[in-house]
Amino acid sequence: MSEVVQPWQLRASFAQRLSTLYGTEVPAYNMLLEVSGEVNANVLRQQGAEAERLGSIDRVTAERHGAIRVGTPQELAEVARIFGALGMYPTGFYDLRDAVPAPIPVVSTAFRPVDSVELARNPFRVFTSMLVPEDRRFFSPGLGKRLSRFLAARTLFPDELLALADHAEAEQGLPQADAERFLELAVQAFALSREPVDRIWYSELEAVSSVAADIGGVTTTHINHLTPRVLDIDDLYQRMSDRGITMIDRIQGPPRWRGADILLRQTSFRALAESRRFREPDGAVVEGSLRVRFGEVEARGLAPTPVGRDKYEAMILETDRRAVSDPERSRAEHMAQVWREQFPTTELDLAQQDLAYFTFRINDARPRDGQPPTSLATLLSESWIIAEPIVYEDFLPRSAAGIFSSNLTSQGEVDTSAGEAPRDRAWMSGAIARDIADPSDLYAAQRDASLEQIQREFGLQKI
Ligand code: OOG
Ligand code: NI
Repeated sequence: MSEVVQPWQLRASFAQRLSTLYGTEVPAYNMLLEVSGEVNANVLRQQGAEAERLGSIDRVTAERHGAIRVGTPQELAEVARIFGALGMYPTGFYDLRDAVPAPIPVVSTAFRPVDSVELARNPFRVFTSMLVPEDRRFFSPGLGKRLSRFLAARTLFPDELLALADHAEAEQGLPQADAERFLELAVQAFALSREPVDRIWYSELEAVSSVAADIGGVTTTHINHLTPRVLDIDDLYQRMSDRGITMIDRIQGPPRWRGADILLRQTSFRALAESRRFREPDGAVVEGSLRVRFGEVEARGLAPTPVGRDKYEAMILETDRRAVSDPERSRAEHMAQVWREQFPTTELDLAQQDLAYFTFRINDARPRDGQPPTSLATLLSESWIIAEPIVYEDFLPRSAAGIFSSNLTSQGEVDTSAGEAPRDRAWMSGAIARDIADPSDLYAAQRDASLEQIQREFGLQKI
């Protein structure tokens, strides 16, 4: 009997192989990895153990998120089977169709490990977007119908790959030889194809949205970007700029901040045009190029609670408001100011005000006398328990939309008066016949489990 390759090992290996593939396809990605490595080593040198507070350096070094884009619920369901084999489950629902600053005709979820043990083994996640050809704000009835027909006729993933995926998910792993075959087919499915692109069809979709063309203009799919994690994104931004790479004009998400970071901060650069083959109207196949892929990097902070998230959104709105009313100062300055005025700096404050998620454990060096208090805030302030941050494992729709749109060649045309097709988490869940987790439920479950443990040990009725 050969050893079974477990889901997390398949996941780590898939992420590794995809990274190698993407590096051969987009050489600037390799430079990004090199610079990310420098930045992380530097932070580790300067901060020591503190640098690993939101994840071990091994985890952070291996950590990537990918982005892929598919056309139909059926394709999304197939993607779910492939990622299911890797122990990655759909989490969160993102509707980018009315996103600021630019609407994109997709709805998305992210496939990722959901429990902390699996995340620690390998945290690979993939932001996965699906076109909505039925949305009349983007696609006329005629174009929408032709697009759906085109998508229905293509096959992104071979049967052999899907069968191996089902087997792996059902058995929680694959024997060596099958694992090898599965990984080979899975990585291949996301390589950039040399199949000629139909020029007229691609251009027709591009007039609506370059994302629509990237997804529905071709008969294959590909990894759009692969994003490493850094411990100091401002330093990375500077180093990449120093190397002559033109980054987008800012880092998306919360500001650089002297307090604990929440959510995620991301930035990107446009990759070079890549050579692609085109089929011209006269049938001739010619070499051409497309520029749809890019490099992205991110820094992760604490996961905010719903209260913290609302506060974040309110602070962003306040930043926007001040940026309009006082254009003399930059948006970044306004943002820093709003944060200084309104957001606590320490983890302790975030925990006591229930703004971010933590797990809690009993402080072994606590004062031994007396009965422990029952309020979380007091347990913390009197050092009965210690809070450990939960890192944000998900995405930010506003940044996602910003990343999408800053890398678009054409903004496309949107008819905001036309009918939208209603889509939400429940709809997507039904369409792929799998639960789509709400990220907050996952974070809250982790926190609650740790609190129940403390309750038991301290013999408290409730905290
Ligand atoms: C996905 C854009 C979203 C992120 O990091 O927010 C994303 C895409 O371009 O397909 O990857
Ligand atoms: Ni991304």
